[in-house]
Amino acid sequence: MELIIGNKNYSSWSMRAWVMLYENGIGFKDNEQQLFSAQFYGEIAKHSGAGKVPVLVDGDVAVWDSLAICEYISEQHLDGKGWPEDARERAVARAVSAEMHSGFIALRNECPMNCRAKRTIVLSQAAKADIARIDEIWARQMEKHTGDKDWLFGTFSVADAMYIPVVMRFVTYGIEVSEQSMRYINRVLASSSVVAWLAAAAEDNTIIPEDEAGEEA
Ligand SMILES: N[C@@H](CCC(=O)N[C@@H](CS)C(=O)NCC(=O)O)C(=O)O
Repeated sequence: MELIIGNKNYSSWSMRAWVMLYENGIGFKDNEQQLFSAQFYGEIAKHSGAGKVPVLVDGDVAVWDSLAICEYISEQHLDGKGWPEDARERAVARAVSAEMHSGFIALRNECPMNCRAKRTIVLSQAAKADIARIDEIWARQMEKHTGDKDWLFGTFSVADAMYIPVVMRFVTYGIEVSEQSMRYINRVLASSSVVAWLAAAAEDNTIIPEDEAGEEA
């Protein structure tokens, strides 16, 4: 399989699909392209008319949306184990993943993912409300799975792939969270997929002005 992604420092949607593959030990060709460049759009256009990354290419199938890619990996490569086994847990995992996919717009706009940076930022009330809700989700899941492996649903799931880029934003902008959510952040930062992603992101010094926000901390 091949995964077309944008710059690791900035591309939060790409990171979801990448950690989903990496954390599950699934081999793939990492095709990283310079966001917004002609070559970036050329690579995507070979497989998708959407003009956005990530795109997963598996033989003659192309999947061009991060959540759809995670679903595809779970179905085709993990025998459905990308989601919790229990149907009720699975429903909650799907709900929080969908909430992430379609929401938290203020936080996403005000705090672009910028893995290598440490910034201070003045947040709107809407972004603060997004943060409070995310903290509530993480803390609830950590409480429910005390003694497990500190992923949101015990073991690594699609829900973690969806929230990991938000962890990166919280770290960059020094966003304070509850003790339980801090446990989740530390779990994410210690995971092999995130360590590998951050190491690669640190090697790229491209600056994308539209994804730079806040003041140097
Ligand atoms: N819904 C898509 C959104 C993907 C997305 O917006 N990707 C950004 C990069 S992080 C992109 O490709 N932007 C290029 C553009 O907007 O021209 C997903 O979840 O995969």
